[in-house]
Amino acid sequence: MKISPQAGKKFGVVVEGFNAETASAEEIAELKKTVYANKIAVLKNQDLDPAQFLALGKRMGEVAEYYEPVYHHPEVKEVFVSSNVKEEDGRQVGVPKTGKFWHSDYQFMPRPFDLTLIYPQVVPSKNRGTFFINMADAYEKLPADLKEAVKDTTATHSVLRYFKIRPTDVYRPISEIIEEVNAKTPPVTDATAVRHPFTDETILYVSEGFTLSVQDAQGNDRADLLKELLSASGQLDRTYEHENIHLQTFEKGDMLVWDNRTLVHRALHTATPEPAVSYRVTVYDNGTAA
Ligand code: 7UC
Ligand code: FE
Repeated sequence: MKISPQAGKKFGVVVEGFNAETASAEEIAELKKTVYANKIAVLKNQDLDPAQFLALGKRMGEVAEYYEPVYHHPEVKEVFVSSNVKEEDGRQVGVPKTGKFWHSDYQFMPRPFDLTLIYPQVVPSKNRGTFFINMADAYEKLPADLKEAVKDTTATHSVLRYFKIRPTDVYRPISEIIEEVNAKTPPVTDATAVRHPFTDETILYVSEGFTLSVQDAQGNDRADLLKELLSASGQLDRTYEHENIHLQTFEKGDMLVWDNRTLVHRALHTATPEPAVSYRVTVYDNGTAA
């Protein structure tokens, strides 16, 4: 296994010679360590079926299946499917155009995932990739007054704005769907700046997609502060040229493994729809060895 920095990129490493089927416990531990240190690892030349992909996830920690079954892979439910390609019989497997907004995975849940593994299956020829921002870096770069302003504030997150209407929701009143989403996944509140459980970094824990509000210790809404934080971090830049934004590209055979606590990401879906399919496995890291 050879780990090297991604040439010409802001962060991330490339991992060559990693064999998911035969990796030793030491290699898995080293991979996790490099992910927390470098935020993204691109594993080259992977060739795994969904069951083998899940098995790799299980070696990294506790795999969590997505709470909405419409995303599940038909054979391996722990594999989340993002796909805009219909089966031959016209069936839709998984959900199209997922994650096209700044977020971290499960930020709206009481326990967000520690690690996300994405394994692209059908890679579009144009506009491929995912944007990332390191929110620990973004916190460090905040001007002193903003860092000060963040203290003693909390941020509230919800999936509501990006909950995908399921095929079974057609003709349901939208108010009923909103009530269902709020009952099943009530908004969660965390500190606006949280400590990374494994690296001790301070992370600015807000996203444009999932963060509904920031409030001070007295409960006063600080919409102004939320907007400033999103803007300072680069999440409001629609040119995607902000110095904090990293475009992670990939090719067939690559698998991305990232530190989901530190990074926010945003999928880059093609404007002119080209087939794109990717599989995802998400992991809670309970701090135990592989
Ligand atoms: O369809 C999607 O964009 C999925 C999103 C609402 N949640 C992904 C996650 O893991 O939080
Ligand atoms: Fe995501």
